[in-house]
Amino acid sequence: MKDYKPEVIEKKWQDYWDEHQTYKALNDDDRGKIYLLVEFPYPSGQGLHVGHPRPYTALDIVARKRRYQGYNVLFPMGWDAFGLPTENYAIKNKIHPAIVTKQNIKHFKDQLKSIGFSFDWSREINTTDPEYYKWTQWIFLQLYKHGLAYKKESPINWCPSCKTGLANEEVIGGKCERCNTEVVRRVKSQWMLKITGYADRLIDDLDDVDYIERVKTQQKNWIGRSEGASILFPIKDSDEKLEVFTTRPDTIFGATYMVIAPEHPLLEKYKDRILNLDEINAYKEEVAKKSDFERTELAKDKTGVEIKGLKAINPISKKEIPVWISDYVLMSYGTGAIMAVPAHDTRDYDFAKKFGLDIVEVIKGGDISKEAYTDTNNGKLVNSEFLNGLEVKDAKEKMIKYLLENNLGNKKINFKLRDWVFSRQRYWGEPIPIVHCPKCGFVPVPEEQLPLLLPEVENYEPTDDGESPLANIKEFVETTCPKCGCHAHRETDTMPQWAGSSWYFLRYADPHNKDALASKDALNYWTPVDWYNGGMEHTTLHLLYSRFWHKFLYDIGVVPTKEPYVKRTSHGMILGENNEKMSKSRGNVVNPDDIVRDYGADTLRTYEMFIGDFEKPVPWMETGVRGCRRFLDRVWNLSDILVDGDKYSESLEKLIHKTIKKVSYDYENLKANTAIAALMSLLNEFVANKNITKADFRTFLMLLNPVAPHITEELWEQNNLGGYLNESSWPVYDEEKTIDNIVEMPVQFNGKLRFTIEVSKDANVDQAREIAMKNEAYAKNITDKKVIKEIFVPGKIYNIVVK
Ligand code: ANZ
Ligand code: ZN
Repeated sequence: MKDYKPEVIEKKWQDYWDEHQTYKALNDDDRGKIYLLVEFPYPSGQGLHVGHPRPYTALDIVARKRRYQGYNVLFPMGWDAFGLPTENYAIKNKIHPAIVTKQNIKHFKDQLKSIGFSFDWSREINTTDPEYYKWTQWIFLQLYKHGLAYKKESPINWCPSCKTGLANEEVIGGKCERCNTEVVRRVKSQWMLKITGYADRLIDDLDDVDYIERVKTQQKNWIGRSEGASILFPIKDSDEKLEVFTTRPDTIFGATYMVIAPEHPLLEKYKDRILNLDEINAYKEEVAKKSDFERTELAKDKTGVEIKGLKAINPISKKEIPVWISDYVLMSYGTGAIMAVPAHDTRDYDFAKKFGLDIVEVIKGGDISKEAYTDTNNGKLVNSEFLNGLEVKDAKEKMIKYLLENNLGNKKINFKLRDWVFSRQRYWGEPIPIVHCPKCGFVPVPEEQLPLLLPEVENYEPTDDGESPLANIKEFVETTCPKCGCHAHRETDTMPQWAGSSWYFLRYADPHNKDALASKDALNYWTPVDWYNGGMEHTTLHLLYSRFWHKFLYDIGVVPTKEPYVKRTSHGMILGENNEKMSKSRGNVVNPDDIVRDYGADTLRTYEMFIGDFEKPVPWMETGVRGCRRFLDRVWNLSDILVDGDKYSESLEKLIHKTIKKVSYDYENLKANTAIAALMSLLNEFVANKNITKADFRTFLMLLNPVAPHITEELWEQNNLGGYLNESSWPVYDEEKTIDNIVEMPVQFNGKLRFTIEVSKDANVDQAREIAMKNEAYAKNITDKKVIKEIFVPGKIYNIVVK
């Protein structure tokens, strides 16, 4: 037998698969279909790191296994290639982002190919290809035509370094997710997508999908549906009523003051009555520098200013109460005003303590001490007139009823979810296909003119006033109105990073279609995606956005199902050897190319799976890589003990059936690590057995193939096991043969476990007794007592009742 040389055989099989289009998925096919999806990468300049192959290998295993089981498998790959890192690199190095993208894609593709993933490369897509973004623009126009895209002056998170607006999701701890610069607030006219119109459905339809629980929970929390009431508080000596949103209308007798956001319009409206306007304006200026995140941090020291000259009336207790401004109330949530209940709300309590405001307890729970406030959902109402003695739940209901009857408020549901800021003042994104006409206003670019191409420019830097670089290109900006023909201007903002990925899975169904984003037939056949694996970090962004677009496309009849993905799973991160996140600055990055070069792709794949539980973060260990390589070396050497024979070896048969069962189950449940462990045990038994038949070997190679596809194909061919492995079928097991004949049976005395015996699984009570009596513990447990009854369940339990 020749030496195991991965560098030779891996290239050989990759070429073979390419040439024979082994992994091509066929539209319209009688076989059962399965659509397996992994998140397409952003082709960055750094190339792949060892984190990428983890999810790819896990689903590649499922894809390969399902093909052997007779499925028509769609397992595609593509590039999510618009975005800032490429643009920033292009600016710095003076290369066009399209060229940078092309180079990066080539590098990524070579890397992915070298690892031997069974992607259907004939369906490769690229979000920056005009043939692709034509449809991204088309979807935008449909959203616009249905009132779901609108332009709005709104305060945005502005990154002064990237010179761009950021979605809330892109601000982490008050800083820009990309460059870590402190984010500031700025008012800008932005395109927005009305995802809030789908908030209820995005929560409710989670009941119909098979997502891992933490994904569902994170999406629900992000959308943040809270049910409560809006209540009107009259402003003294005016007709004004200040509306608040509260989830606790039951606590209104404890509302001893009000707080409005510093941006609240009430201030402007009543500026003539306000006595301390200077103080208020100074405070507003301070607040403008802070992000929402900083403002609402619980631990933060409370600040604020009382509005002198305005008082509110608690509409239920009729008491006059002060109105304050403070940054802990956000303009963007609810009504931008609250009734403060310091006895039962943490922030209100801190605020009241600091400024010496009244604290009135209205809920008596089991554990309220005199000193501490409490956020309590349970307990009975006190100090609340007609609510006294009621449980919180009943008090809420009664209060809402009272508010409705007296025209003081309404039932209200609020969402944390905000509309999606869909504008970037950057170059490397899809141009927004809208024309601004002085007479007609916004006019959509006619659909037959799509794609609206990104023009060639010299300079990709945003302008200093924060406008997109496209604003400097006359030939692009100057146009005529598609409606009235008069002189008009094009929109110069581009779409955000998340646009192209919001529908890419649809394009894979029919990637070369020129007349539609995909044909009806292709969509009916392939969608929904049966299984989508991706990172937890995409739960509240990409996953939510794409569900929103899909629901919209469903509503307008473009796609056949209301949810895009049947099932969603997620992988843990691969950490550096020092247990820290891999990053250049920490110097702990492992490049998969090095592993492929030094050990082979099959070793890399095996280790990526063997490294640990799929959902958990795990540190990379070079020793683990070597262990996997040694395993494959031993697999290679199995050829040495191969003998003729088309039946399983008798001594191995049971273990083989058991292993087929276990491995088949494990692969489908993302437990390839334990599947590999089972194959390692089987290998040990093979070696101990001194020889193996072709039948033994075939099954072993087939089971290992999804993890290590090259070495197994090669061994199959070299040992003439019949045709090609990739044309063979997944082995089946015989349930009978997976059941152990010998079982360990617990022996109990009066229901207490005393010892166990080994008996055949269908031994009767007499046989069990005979074996049990040989155990010295048997006599000890009987002593002078008498056996009065025996309870015996074959294969399970032997209980002896003595007295
Ligand atoms: C009175 C009250 C009493 C409240 C109590 C809570 C506890 P969620 O659940 O997150 O929706 N609130 C309302 N609008 C706000 C804003 N713009 N900025 C900051 N806080 C705001 O929270 C709803 C609660 O958050 C509301 O109910 C309100 O305080 C506060 F024992 O009203 B509550
Ligand atoms: Zn016009």
